[in-house]
Amino acid sequence: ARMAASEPVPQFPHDFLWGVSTSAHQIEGAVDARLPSVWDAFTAEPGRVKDGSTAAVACDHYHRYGEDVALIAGLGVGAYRFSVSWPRVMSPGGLDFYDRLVDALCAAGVQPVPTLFHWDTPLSVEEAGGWLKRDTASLFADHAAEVADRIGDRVQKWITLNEPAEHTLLGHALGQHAPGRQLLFDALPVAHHQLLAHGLAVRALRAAGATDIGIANSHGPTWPASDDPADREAADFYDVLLNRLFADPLLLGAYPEGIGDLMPGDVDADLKVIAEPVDWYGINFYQPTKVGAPLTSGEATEFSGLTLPPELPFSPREIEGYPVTDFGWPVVPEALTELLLAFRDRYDDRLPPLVITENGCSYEGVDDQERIAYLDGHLRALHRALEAGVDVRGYFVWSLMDNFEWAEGYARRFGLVHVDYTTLERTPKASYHWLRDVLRAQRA
Ligand code: GBH
Repeated sequence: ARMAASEPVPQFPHDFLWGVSTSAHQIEGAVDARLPSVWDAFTAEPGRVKDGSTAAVACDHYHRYGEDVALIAGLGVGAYRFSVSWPRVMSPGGLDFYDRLVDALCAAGVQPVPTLFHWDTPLSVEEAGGWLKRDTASLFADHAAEVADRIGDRVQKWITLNEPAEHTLLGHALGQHAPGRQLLFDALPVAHHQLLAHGLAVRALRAAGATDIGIANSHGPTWPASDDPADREAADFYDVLLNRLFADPLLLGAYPEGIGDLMPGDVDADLKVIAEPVDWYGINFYQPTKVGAPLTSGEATEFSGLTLPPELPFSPREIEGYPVTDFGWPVVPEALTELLLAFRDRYDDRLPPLVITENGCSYEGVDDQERIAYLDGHLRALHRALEAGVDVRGYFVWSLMDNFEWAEGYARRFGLVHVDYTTLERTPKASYHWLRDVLRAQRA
C-alpha cells in the first residue's frame, strides 16, 4: 500500500476530467422537503436494509451542501457528479435546491455533472406501474426537460441514467433494492423502458440545447469459472445480461441475439430512439465477475450479500488470489484495462469517448491506506488503456463522502471523506489528501 508514495501516478492528458461522484438518495436527507420515492417506501419495510437504517437524514447534504462544495473544491477536481432526485424535482420548490447547488459549484470553479436518475423513482410513478410501464419513459423525458430548463444554462455535461443494469437486476429481478420486485427474467421490460427513457431524454435534452450527453453504465469483465463449455456458456450469458444488454442497443442499435424477442412493444422502432448517439459513454467499474454453470443444489445460494434463486442459468464464483474490500469485492485493477480494451475491440468505430463515471471501494477508517492502493492501482490500469489508444476522457471516484449504501445501510463506507452519522461531521481521509496531491502533480 505504501508503494503509492514512491512511484507517482503517470501523467494523464492535460484536459483529462477529474471528478468525484455521489447520488441524491444516498446523501441528501431532507426527505420531508420532497415527495416520497421507492427507496423511502422500501427502507420503511422491516428487513430490507441490513442495519435497519433509512436515508431520512443521510449526510444531510441538502442543508450542508456549502460545506461539501468546499470539500470538492479543496480536492482540486474539475467536476462533481451528483444526481437530481426526480421526486424532489416534482415537489414545489424542489428545483431551487439544485439551482443553489449548481451556483455554488460554478462559484467554486467546479463543473456540475448532473445524473437525472439514480434509482429513486417517485412513489407515484411506481404506483402507476413504474419501469414496467412504457409511459414511465416519457415521464422521465419530461423530467429531463424540466431540469434542463432550470439549470441547463450552467450545465455542460449531462448523464441520463445511472446503471440501468443494476436497477433492473437488483431492484426488479432479485428484489434486493427498491422497488423490491422479484421478477427474474420478467424484469426485462424494465431494462427496455429505461433504455427507451434514456433515448427520449437525450432528445429532450438536445431540444433544450444540451450538447454533451452521456449515460453511466455498470460494466466489468466476466471471467468463466473454467474452460469447461458449460462454464463458458454460463459466463457468456451473464456477460450478455450485465454488459451487452445495455451497451449493444446504445452503441450498435441492436439487442444481443435472442433478447429483442423478449422485449415489449415495437422494439425496432424503439431501438432507433435508444441508439440516438451519445456524446460520450460512462462506465462505472468496480470488479470483474467470475461465473460458472449453475450449481446443482436446487437451493438458493448466497453470494456477496445477494440471495440468488436456483433457477438462474449461471452462478457467480469467488475470485481468489486478490485482496478484497470490506464489502468482499475483489480488487483487480488490471480488469479495468481488460474491460476498456474489450470495449474498444467490440464497439470499434461506434465507440464514443469514454468516461469512468464511478470507481471506488469500501473500507473502514480514516487512515485508509487500502483505498489509496485501490485508487492508485486503478489509475495506473486506466493509464495503460489510454496508452493502448482507448479514448478515455475522465475519471470520477465513487464517492466524495461516506453515504447510505442502499441495502447495506451505513455499514459500507466508500468516501474520500468520513461522515460521522451522529454529529454529521465531515473528516477528510488519508485518501482525500492523497488524491489532492495526485491532482496537484497532474496540474504541475
Ligand atoms: C454503484 O453500483 C452505484 O451506482 C452506487 O450508487 C453505489 O453506492 C456504488 O456502486 C457502490 O456500491 O459481489 O464482487 O461480484 C455498483 C454496482 C454491482 C458493483 C454489484 C459490485 C458486485 C460485486 N455493483 N457488484 S461482487
